[in-house]
Amino acid sequence: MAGEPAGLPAGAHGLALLDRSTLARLPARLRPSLAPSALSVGIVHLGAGAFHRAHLVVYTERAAELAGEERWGLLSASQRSPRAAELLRAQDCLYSVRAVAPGRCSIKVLASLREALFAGEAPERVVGRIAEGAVSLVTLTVTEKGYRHDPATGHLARKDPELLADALGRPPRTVLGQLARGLEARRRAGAGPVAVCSCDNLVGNGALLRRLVSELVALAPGGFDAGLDGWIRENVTFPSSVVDRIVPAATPADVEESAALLGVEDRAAVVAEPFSQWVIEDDFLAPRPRWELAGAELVTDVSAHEELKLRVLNGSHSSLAYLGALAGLGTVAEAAGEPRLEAFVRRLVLEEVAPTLSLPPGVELAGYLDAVLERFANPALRYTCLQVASDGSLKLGPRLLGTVRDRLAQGAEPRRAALVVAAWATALARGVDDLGRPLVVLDPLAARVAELLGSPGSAGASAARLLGLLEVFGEDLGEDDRFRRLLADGLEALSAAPALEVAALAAG
Ligand code: CS2
Repeated sequence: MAGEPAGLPAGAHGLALLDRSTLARLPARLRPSLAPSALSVGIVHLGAGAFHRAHLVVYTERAAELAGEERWGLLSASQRSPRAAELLRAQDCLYSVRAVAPGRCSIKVLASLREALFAGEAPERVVGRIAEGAVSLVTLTVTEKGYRHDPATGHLARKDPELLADALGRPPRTVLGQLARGLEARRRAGAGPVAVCSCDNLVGNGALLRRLVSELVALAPGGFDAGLDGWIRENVTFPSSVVDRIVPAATPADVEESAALLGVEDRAAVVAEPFSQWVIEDDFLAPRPRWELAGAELVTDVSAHEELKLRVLNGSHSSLAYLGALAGLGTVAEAAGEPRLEAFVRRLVLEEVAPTLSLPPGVELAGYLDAVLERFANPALRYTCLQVASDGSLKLGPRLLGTVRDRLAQGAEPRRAALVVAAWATALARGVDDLGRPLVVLDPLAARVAELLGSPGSAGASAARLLGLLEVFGEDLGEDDRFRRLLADGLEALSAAPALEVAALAAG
């Protein structure tokens, strides 16, 4: 742009783009604590979304800074589209994280993400980097969908043609394919042990990932080196981890606000809440950053933390998202601020989820729930109900169906959890919200659910058809008469009255 000094490409607002050359313009307190040029790559990360940039990279950079280590730069491979990688590369992989809450705002540029690429364009590079001796960690934030598993059984989606094609030897396009080929290349290179750490909201994410990799390796005879599975068992650990930070997709307004604070334009800007938590199973054979210095908790068993986080936080998040979307509310903050929905979530958690939990030491549920609801209500975050509601067919299991199963086994009737499942299905099938406006929720099963609920018949018949989705409900819930009745009641209620009224009644 005319008037800009040479070498400083201007962004859309006439401001120079954030990159290594403009870093020096930033006030010292906003600059990264580590020099990007000093960092080498020790972590390959699959997925380059906003959550990753506001969570793992933040913990890693802080830990490396406090430990005085320069070997924990990250290569992040975006999976679904080249966009994140392109934006990052245009900025020398520098980007800012802005933490926002009422009356609070802090922003900082991070330097630890050192390379960004789109796995779809460069699968061999991903594989090659996993095989490098300097890399001792592979981490993942690829969302529930990235695991290509049957959510009800936790086994590989064996009929997925993309997985089969990867197993047969093409440059891998799936996450599991990249991982398995990367481990195969690592074994061939003699590069030694590595830890593969899932940072996605799944039950037993480490054990699940280990099983899926192993099933992929066995999928097609001769598809992978003989003995690979045994080598993985000896040399690769899959620590489970529980991640928590609310990080909505950044909007153009977010990018503008960050630019105003930075004085340079950051098109890869991330906005998040101030809160952040990470609990990791301490199961590493290879070196790792000293994340504990940055506040991560390394524990022998994450399961109590995981149940609490998935069932209380994510379960409530999804509940607000489906009921809020049906009610025509735009954001989770609006839904959490709606007294009828808040009351519903409190009853759901305290009466149905609570009896299924074994709390981690020192955690008190009422306080945890208050904090979660306060975080959801953060008006500075524009997390849309539609974003949280997306892909519910993969989220229901970890977030709500565990509660349903445990309550049924206790002889109780989880009617509020069943109502949320009904709200999920109604939001997918109905096509309009309670205000008569179009409602489109993204979900791999959207068309099937619409078909199942669209056929004529009673709510009981709809519930029975819905429970035929065994990949969501499993054989057990699929055949449970009590759950079918509760689900039918929920479907019936939501077809007869607006979601907010139904929630208010169910909260009573
Ligand atoms: C959300 C999560 O989009 C969603 O499904 O429920 O991303 C949630 O914000 C995080 O798990 C919070 O840690």
